[in-house]
Amino acid sequence: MTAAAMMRAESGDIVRADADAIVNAANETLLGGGGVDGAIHRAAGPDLLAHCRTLGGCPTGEARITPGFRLRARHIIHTVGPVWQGGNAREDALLQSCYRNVMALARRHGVRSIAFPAISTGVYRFPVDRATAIAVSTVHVELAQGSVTDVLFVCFNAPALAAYRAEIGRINLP
Ligand code: AR6
Repeated sequence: MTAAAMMRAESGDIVRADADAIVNAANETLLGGGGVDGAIHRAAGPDLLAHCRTLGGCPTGEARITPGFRLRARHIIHTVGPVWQGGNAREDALLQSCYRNVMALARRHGVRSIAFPAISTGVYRFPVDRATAIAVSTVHVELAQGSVTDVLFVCFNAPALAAYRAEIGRINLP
């Protein structure tokens, strides 16, 4: 991580995040759904769905970028997290790949600030503590590659916020 780069966690609704890019926890169709995905599509407006229809979906672990349309964010980076199946279906590697691919796309588009939801921890049932450790450690490593200087993890409930703050605290220990 460069001297100026930082990660923090706040509670709130990701659609209101003040960042260059917000990350969507999408499904392989990229055509919308519930949770974060539903909230982002509602807030960005119908042009987002029209744009997503041209993308042809996205495999699990990969990421795609679109404009933010009506959002404050300039970009939306859509990624598809793994569905939790007990831990022996490459879930950890696939979730790590989501964070890596999102950060790579962000760099390519000159994104400086980015807001992440807790990918896969809702409908896809990935255990929160395990997902949080992967999110924070992977993004921490990716920050060393430059461009992104400000990472916000947006948490929807108190246990998620506590997990993120503990994990970020561990990384910041000398
Ligand atoms: N802002 C921030 N976090 C939120 C918000 C919000 N507005 N809404 C929910 N969360 P999920 P997944 C939290 O289910 O597990 C969709 O239908 C939520 O509490 O949104 O990756 C897609 O189309 C949880 O901690 O995403 C896929 O089919 C986290 O965000 C599927 O769900 C992720 O929950 C993806 O499932």
